[in-house]
Amino acid sequence: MKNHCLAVDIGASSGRLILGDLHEGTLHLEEIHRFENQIIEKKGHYCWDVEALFAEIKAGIKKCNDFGVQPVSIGIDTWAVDFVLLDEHDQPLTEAISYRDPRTDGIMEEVVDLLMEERLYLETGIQFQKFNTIYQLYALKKQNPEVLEKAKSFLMIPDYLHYLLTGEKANEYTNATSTQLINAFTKKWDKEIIDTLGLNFEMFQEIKMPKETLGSLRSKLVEEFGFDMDVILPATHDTGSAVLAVPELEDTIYISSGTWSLIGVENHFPICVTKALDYNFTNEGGMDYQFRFLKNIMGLWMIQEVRRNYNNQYTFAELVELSQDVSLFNSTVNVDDQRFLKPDNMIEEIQQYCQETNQQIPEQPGEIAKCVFESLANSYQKAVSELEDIFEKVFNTVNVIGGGCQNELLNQLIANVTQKEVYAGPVEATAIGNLVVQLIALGEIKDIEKARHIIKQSFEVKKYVYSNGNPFCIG
Ligand code: LFR
Repeated sequence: MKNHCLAVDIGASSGRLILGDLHEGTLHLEEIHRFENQIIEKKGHYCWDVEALFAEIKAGIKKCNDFGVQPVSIGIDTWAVDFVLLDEHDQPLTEAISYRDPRTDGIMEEVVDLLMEERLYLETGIQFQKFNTIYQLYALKKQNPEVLEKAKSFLMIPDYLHYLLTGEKANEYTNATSTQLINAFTKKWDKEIIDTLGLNFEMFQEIKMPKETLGSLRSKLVEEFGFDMDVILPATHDTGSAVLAVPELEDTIYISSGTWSLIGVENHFPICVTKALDYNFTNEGGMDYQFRFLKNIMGLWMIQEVRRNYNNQYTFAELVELSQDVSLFNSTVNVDDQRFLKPDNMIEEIQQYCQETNQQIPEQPGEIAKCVFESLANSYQKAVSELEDIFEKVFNTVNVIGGGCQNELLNQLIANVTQKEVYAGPVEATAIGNLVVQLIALGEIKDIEKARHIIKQSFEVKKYVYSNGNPFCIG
């Protein structure tokens, strides 16, 4: 019988459970469950409803029975940096607070004063973002020291969900690197940094790598689902999984396009040179100890928020269409300005930015959307130039992966601003990356190189080239 694996991929705005199996050398996907995710306000903080997410995961697993499939393994990936702390009875000590919560305002500066920017960068290779776990933990230490005192286990969101499934606690490597507490060279928790911050080293768990089996399901869950399966660790950081699904990396810059746009290249070693620090590029840990050298760009979060501010009266496709009807409007914003991380109202924030910079103020939905898409494209182009400057070479292609690669207008804008060939796809890159790691662990695929070959043959990729007219997609 064929082995089916189950990928659970949860992003900041939605989650999905996707079954995957190999059939005559191609990878087949079947989406069995999809649900919404969003930030909620609880006790004065922006939080994730992790218990609701787990309930959705369970509902999705049960649906496997409707599809007549009992997967042999499951793996969960989510966004990075956020975590849950457990007490001595393995109970959560706080809500899972979102990285968009303002509790870390001003904290990064304090930590940098304590540890020195160069040292932190040289040891961890991780970019400076005010929401990294290191700053969240330091904020907690200052604001609620009693919580940290009781903390016995530190689990990142996928680690916690895996724990709920299996009862096993571990910190998966790719996500752990996003804490800025993992040494990029030893690949272990950096005890010196943790001690200097006065955090309890003991709460950090053993680091486990993608492809390792964490355990099988708790017996209570086996009864509930009617079958058992193993949790095989994928790259639990969604971006880590997504980049595994880029079909061709040679001379290619990828953009993992979702709530965030992650733009960069893959490397065999971390690059911590001054230029990389100045441009604020990160070296996130990947499978087989590869590194994703990339930077975070504010991404489709901006348009998601714009849509929400219009009370969801327009679909994303409608916003794209409206923006194409606007010709004489050219105001742009710096999407990487921190003011766009969690403004009270994204539309007003964009308008205010344009006013402050003496540009025409966007009023119509089409103008707002055009401003967002063009500003994103400009930011991508800046990052492309920075990458070419750091590597002292020209990259030929850009490959956009993830849900955002369905935005044809944005793909074309990228081709126009970069004047490079742009490939778009696969759309479900993150789930695919998650699944291939499980299939490699099961011995069904030899290695990641072979997996990329399979992905190339299995999924549609569109190509865009420079054009100064309308969106122009070939094949
Ligand atoms: C994308 C992502 C990015 C990370 C951001 C916050 O979903 O995981 O890689 O920087 O979310 O966790």
